[in-house]
Amino acid sequence: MELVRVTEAAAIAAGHWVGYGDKNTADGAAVDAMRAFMDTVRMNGVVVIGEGEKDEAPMLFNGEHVGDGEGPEVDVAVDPIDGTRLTAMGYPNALSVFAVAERGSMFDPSAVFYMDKLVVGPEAADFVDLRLPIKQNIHLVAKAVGKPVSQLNVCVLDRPRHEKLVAEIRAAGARVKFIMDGDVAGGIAAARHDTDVDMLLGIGGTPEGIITACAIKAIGGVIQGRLAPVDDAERQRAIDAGHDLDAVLTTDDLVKTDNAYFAATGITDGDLLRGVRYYNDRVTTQSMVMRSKSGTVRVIEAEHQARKWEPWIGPD
Ligand code: VTB
Ligand code: MG
Ligand code: MG
Repeated sequence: MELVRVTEAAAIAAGHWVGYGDKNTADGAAVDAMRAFMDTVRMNGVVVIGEGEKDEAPMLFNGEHVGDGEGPEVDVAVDPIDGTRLTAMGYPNALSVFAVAERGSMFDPSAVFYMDKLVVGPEAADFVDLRLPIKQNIHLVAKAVGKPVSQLNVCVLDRPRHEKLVAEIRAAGARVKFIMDGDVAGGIAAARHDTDVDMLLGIGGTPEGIITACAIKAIGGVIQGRLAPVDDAERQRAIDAGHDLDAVLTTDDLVKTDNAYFAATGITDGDLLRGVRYYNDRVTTQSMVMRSKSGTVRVIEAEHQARKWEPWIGPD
């Protein structure tokens, strides 16, 4: 439960900047709030996924020690804002996310920025395989979820690199639901039963893949990923670091423990969560907190006193 305070704080600080067109100020505010609240959590945490390098954004640094230093030894993965552009532009589905798992259990994403991903929910998890042709996976998912292919929604990041993928999905007879950013939210939507997304496909950030895996551990379903270097130099670095670039990494490879926690708070309104709302005297948030051991997914509505948040959002 205390984990959710961390993403609530980051979302409240970030939400204050929604729509001003300034990603870095929003991200900086979220990072500062997240850092301050993480240190109240009873844990001996090391940030293994701080994100931000790719976007040269403000960040929590890999190797940074977080938590009150008293509790269990854990790996920490954060994305204070997944969807900084969504936040700056007022688009939907920006989230603040935070995941914790036993020390040493999270995959080291530092060698390769991008990962080719496939995410589905529990019904389809045992049938899909990233190595199969797109069309075949789509037909397997449709059968598993009990829908005609024509009703299947596949979430894809809207990027030029996905032109061929999108053509293949449509040629198979399914629909594409584009997202501008935020494939953590997209992956969770694919795994959750109460959304209109059945599957996520395509290339997104490797750190986001590991964070998604922490959530999938609790929701059920699967994420499969393959490292996707952008050039020969990155390919070589990955091989030198001992990675097998043909390997399909599954949820259990990305997070090697059944004891993982995940929390997310909506920044802007989205398919999963409502965004932060500011009133004269209060601020409201909606969050999700999950624990893999028990498979519990909690949705938490919170009302905060606006004056207590003045250090983060000012008096107005
Ligand atoms: C995704 C998305 C992020 O990066 O992982 C994406 O979830 C992939 O990289 O919100 P490109 O933007 O370079 O395609 C983000 O968009 C930003 O971290
Ligand atoms: Mg981010
Ligand atoms: Mg991100």
